[in-house]
Amino acid sequence: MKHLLSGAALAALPFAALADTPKGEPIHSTGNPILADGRYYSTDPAPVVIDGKLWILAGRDAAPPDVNDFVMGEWQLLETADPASGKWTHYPTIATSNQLFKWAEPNRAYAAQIVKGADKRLYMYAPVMEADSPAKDRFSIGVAVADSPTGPWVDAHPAGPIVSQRTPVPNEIQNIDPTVLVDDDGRVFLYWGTFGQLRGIELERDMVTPKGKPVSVTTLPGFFEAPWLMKRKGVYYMLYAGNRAGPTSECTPAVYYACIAYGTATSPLGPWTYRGVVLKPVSSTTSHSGAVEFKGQWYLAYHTADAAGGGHFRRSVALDRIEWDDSVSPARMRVVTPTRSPQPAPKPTRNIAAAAVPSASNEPIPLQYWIRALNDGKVRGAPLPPDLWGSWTGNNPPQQWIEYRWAKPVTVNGSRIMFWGDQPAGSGVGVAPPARWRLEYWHKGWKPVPKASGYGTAPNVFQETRFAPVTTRCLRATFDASHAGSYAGVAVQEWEVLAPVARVPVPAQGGGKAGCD
Ligand code: FUB
Repeated sequence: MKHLLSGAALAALPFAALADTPKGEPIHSTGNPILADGRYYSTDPAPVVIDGKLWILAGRDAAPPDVNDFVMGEWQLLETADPASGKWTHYPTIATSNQLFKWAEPNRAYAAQIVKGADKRLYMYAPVMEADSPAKDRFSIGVAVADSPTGPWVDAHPAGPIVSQRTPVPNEIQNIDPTVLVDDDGRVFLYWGTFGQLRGIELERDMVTPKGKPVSVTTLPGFFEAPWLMKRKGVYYMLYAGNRAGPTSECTPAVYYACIAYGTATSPLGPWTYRGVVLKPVSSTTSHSGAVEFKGQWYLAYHTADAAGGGHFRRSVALDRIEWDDSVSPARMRVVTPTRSPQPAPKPTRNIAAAAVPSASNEPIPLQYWIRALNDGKVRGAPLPPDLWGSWTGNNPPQQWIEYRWAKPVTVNGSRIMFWGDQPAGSGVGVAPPARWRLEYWHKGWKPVPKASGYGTAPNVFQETRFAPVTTRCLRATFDASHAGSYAGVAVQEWEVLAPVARVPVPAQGGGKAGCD
C-alpha cells in the first residue's frame, strides 16, 4: 500500500519501524480459537474490514501460567479473505506500547481498535499506561495513525494521550477499552471505560481532538467494560461486557464472568436502551467482543481461554457468526452459538462427576463463586474465586455441604476432592480447609459411604477417599468448618467421583426426577 505519511512524519519514524514492516505468517485454523496451539495468545479482538479483507486487531497475553495479571506488551493482527476457509495471515507484532507512544510505559498494551478515518487513513485507539503522570490511575488512551493495518504506526498525538484522568475533562475512571465509530456523515464518536463507568464523546474530524463534554452512560444494565460501538441500518448498537450476576440472571451466574450484552440508540451519543445478551459467558473470566459486517455476513469476534495452555490471562480470539432478527425494530442480535475446532475424542475415565448436576447447602451461593467449578474438570495453580465453589460470607456457618445428583443410579467407589484456602487449618476467619468432612450416599436417607479409607483435608492437592461400592443417585460431601471462636469458610476447586471401571465420560444429563430415590 502507498505510504501517505507526510515527509515530516516519515522523517520522525525510527529506522527500525520502517525496516521492520512485520511479516505475516500463514495460519491454517481448524476453528476456534483461531490461534489455538498456545504459541501466541490473542486477546480483546477488534475486527475491521480494510481493502476487502477482514482484519482482527488483538492484544497479546504473555502472562506465565498461573500468574493472575494482564501481561500485555504488544498488538498483533490476523487477516483473512474468507473466515470459513480457515486461511489466515498472522502478524505477531505490529506495535508495542512504549515504542509507539514515547510517553507510555512498556507492557499494558490493552484493548485497542483500528478504524478508517474520513481522510481514509487508519487510526488506532490504544489504551496504555502513561510513564510519567501524577494521576491515581495512569491508564490513558493514545491514538496512532498509519496507512496500512500492519503499519508503520506513528503517534498521531505525540503531546500525549487524548483521554486520561487529566483530559479532556478530569475524571477518576480507568481510561481503557476505547471504541470509535466514524459515522456516515464523517462525525467521529469515541466511547471508553471499565469497572461500570462508560463515557462517550464526539471527536473532531482530525480524530484526536475532543469536541464538547463527555456523556456518562447509565442506562446499560450491568455495564462492566469492553464497549463496542457500531451502526447497522441507521441504528447505533453498543455491545459491552456485562456482569449483572445471579442465579436467574440472563447474563452470568458468577460476578467475575461476563456476558456480552447490548443496547441500541437512534443517535450516536444515546440515550441507550438495553436490548439483551448476544454472547453467554466464555471460558475466560473477561469477555471482550467486537462485531463487523464482512461480505454481507456479520461476525462476532471475542476471546476465550480455549487455546492450548490457555487461561483467564492467556486468552485467544474466536470468531462466530451473528444472526439478526429483523422481524422486530430495532433489529436484535440472536444469541451467538460459540463454535470450537474439532476436539480429540474424550479418554475413558473413572471420574463420572461431569455427568452429575451439582448443588450446595449455601445456594444461592455468593456471586464470586461458581458451583459449576466443582465438576468442570479444570484444576488451576492459582484459581480465581469463580474457579471454586465456596461458602465464605464473612459470617460462616459451622457446616456446609455439596452434592452431586445423577439422572440415573450410578455405582461409585471413590472420590477425589481438592480444597482451597487462603488461611491455614484451624483458622476461624477467611477460607481454610475443613476441620473434618465425610461422604454420604442416598439410599432411603443419607448413609455414610462404607469402609471409607480416610478423609484428608490438605489444600491444593487431590484428597482421595476409597470406599466399598454403592449404587445411588446422590452423593454428598459434608464439611465441618475450621474454627477458632468463629468459623472459616470452605472452598473446593474440583470434586471427582470415581466409578469402579473407566468409561468415556458423558456430559451432565439434567437432574432426572426430583429427589434422590
Ligand atoms: O485485556 C485487558 C482487559 O481485559 C481489557 O481491557 C478488558 O476489556 C478485558 O478484556
